[in-house]
Amino acid sequence: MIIRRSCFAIGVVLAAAGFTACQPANRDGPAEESAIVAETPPAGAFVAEYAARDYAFVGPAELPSGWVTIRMANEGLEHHFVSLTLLPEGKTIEHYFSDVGVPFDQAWEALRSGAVDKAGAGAMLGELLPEWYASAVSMGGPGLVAPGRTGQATMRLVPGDYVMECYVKTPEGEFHVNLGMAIPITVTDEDSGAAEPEADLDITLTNYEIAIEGTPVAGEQTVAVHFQEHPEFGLGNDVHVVRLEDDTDMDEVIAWMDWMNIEGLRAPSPAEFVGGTHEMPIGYTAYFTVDLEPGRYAWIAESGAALGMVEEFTVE
Ligand SMILES: [Cu+2]
Repeated sequence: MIIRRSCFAIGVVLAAAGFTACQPANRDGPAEESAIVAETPPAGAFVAEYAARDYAFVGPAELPSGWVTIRMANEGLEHHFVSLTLLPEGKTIEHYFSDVGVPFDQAWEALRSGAVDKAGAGAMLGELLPEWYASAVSMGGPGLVAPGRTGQATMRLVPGDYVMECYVKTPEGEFHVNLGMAIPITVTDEDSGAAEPEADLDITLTNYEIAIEGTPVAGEQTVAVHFQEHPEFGLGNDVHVVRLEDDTDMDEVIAWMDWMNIEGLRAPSPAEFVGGTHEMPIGYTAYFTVDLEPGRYAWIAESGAALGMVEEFTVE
């Protein structure tokens, strides 16, 4: 499995084009929408539709640059997400599998067999991951969503070769990415023409805080996530939304967020996730849309959950 950058490339230059025109939704996605609960795309969005299945992504292999809304309809029976990684120049998904995926698989096998603890697995990754992995850049993607839901996130993408992946685990502890949930995406020089979304709420992510501005209310909420700080090593800061029931065990949910835990990110999820976004480089903003029914929820980070990046909230 594949995923975590040890640091973030800082040299990504965004094309400062005008983002005023509107384009129709991309129709290359899955034909059937069936019973999927889907959020409304932001006004003027360029929308790319993907279906997440157990275990595959179905959708366009090519996207424009600029503001792009990725909608991932979870048609499977397990939770899924989209994590987008921009590869360094000259690297392909094959390099990603062989140079990055294999070390993560080895670290995971050592962890699950009890041969190493988390620190040992981290040391293994430090030794086995190639130098070029430090130049791979996390570029967001819709966060965790339960079966029957749609994850929707909008990012400003730069041209290049990306990998789209999901590294949730099956009940047997196999990463979805190893079962087909990793596809190459090319982001072209052509600009989407889409506008930057407008947000109902703002979240700023620092080490190790989820700072919320605004009050979530029932209905569709578009959340702007500002990436202000990331840990120097390991996974960056991201945010997901989880619905809490009366019997939800928060400690179990927090432990589930860490892939290094034997039960971490392993189906079935201890609670229902309804949206979020993966990390982007410092200074970037990602937008995600989530449909909130009245109830109890939490904003929760992946690697930061155990370090206090959990904020419960209630929607009246
Ligand atoms: Cu998945």
